[in-house]
Amino acid sequence: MISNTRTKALTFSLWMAFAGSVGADAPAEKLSTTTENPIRMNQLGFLPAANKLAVVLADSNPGTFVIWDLSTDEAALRGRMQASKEKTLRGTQSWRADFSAIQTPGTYAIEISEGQREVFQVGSGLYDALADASLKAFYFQRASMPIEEHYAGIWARPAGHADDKILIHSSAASAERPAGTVVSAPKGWYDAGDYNKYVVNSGITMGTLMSAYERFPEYFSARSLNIPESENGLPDILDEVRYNLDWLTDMQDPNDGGVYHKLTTANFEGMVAPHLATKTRYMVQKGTAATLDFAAVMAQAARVFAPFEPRQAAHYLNSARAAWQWAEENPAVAYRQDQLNQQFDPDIVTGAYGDKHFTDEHFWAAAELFLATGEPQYWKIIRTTPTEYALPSWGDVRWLGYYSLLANAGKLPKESTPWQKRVADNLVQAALDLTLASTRNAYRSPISSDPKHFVWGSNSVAANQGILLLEAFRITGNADFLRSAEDTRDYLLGRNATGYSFVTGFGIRTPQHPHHRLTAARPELPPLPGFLVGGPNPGQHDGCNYPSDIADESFVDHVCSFASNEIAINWNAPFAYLINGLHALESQHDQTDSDSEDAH
Ligand code: 9MR
Repeated sequence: MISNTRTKALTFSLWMAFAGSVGADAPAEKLSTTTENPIRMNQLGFLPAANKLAVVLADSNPGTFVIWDLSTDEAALRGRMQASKEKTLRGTQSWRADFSAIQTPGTYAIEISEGQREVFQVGSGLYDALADASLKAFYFQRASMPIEEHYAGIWARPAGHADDKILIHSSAASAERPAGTVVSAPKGWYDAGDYNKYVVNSGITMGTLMSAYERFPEYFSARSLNIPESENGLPDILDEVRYNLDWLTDMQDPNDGGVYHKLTTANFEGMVAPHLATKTRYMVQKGTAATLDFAAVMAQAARVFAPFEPRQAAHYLNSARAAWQWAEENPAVAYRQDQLNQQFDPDIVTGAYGDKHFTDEHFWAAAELFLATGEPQYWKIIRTTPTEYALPSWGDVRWLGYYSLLANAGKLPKESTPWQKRVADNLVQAALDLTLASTRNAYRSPISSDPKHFVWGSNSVAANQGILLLEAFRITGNADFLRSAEDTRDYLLGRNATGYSFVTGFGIRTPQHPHHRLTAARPELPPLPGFLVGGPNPGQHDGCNYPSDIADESFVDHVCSFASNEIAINWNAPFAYLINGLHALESQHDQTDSDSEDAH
């Protein structure tokens, strides 16, 4: 590993200072409710060469805006608001202030004519702390080990869930492991605001994190998350991944290769600390989706870990093959929780992740197994699967496979070049459509282009769109895609209809009451930092009291709101990919190489 201890200590203290000062202790004058303040902008700040845009919601033209340099109290820029052709989903008129010309690092405030203002930073190091915190979040989610003060500061806590005595649920009983058999499956991350561990959702999370590493290996090798394994020679992002791989390994039944759908309590635990959440935990039914996701993850892990730990990598590959074999023999075992509850006891009512379509998991597993082995049986499946683009989600993982195949083109058969081109064209076309749509909505962000994007975990839709855009940039070199990915970052950090930065601890108005047991159990502390909450979800499945029913405003910062304000590993993973990917690319590019004019 390139970084040394001193760098690590510095990174950590900067991160702690940053997480504390920007989040919980933001000066009162900067705080205002979303209704009072009509200015919507990235609340963490801007790199010197980045596009800088604020969106202002107002019925009549606010006229001009002023950018004040707070170090001199002088106006650094005066400009005219531009009217947006497009209204917001609510139907409000919106205006844009473009102050990209401000490139000198410093602290500024934008003021619009009615006296409303928002403070912001310009600087080249603004994303360092966030990049690490988005991954450090996974450390905070670890089961089965104490989270120590040296690594976690004020968020240190005792270990929760040893998970060494898990009962085989009656839905998962087999001849070798009858109901009630005690098995062990420690470690891994808590899925989300709850304490259960779900294989399907771990699948996309792991694929996303390993792909992030594969795209930016030098960058990740040079960073330190200040976790217990930081000194062990493996990049920290892979140490974090391995902590979850250790758990996943135990989710496979060694007798037949099948993988249990989840490790869970029967009901959700209360909002208590993990060491006080001690209900019985079960392994429930093996299923095709979980088993194929497992096969894909293990095959990818075999490839990614091979240079560091070849023997372990060989084990991962064996596990992947055994899982694939089980799925070949059991190609359509869906996890249908309601049906299972009619047959088996106790009833299981935790997260279902019930996926009834397996062609996408089948493809992803085939893709990763092909890259790991080069065997033609997998290539045949790859060649006969549709190539049109679909944004990845836990229920649709097909494009995780295509991302891996495109990024490892050197391992594909030579004669597949036209096929590769078709796949790449589909990806680039989807990114082009998104980039274009992004210029045609009030918030100038990809996700805001269609109310249908606002599903449960909409912020992960935005983050996954960001990954698509980064991939399109990698393939084409077209900087428009990079800008569009930055627009997605701006969206998540405040340029959105709610006026929240959706990341705990990073921004001016951030979630204070996420649906997150680890945070809720310690109300005396600021929320654990670096977590992306789910975001606007007009489904409002939690029945909480929302300020609005409009798709992009359906968000409430209340612990009650698991449908808009929960956190989850499959949301933080694409977020970490986007933030770190942008950070890696932006650090490579000369920040002064911009076509914007200097404001001074
Ligand atoms: O993210 C999941 C979302 O896509 C589903 O619609 C929803 C209902 O099944 O579940 C979400 O996942 C939750 C899981 O079931 C339990 N842990 C918390 C997850 C995030 O809310």
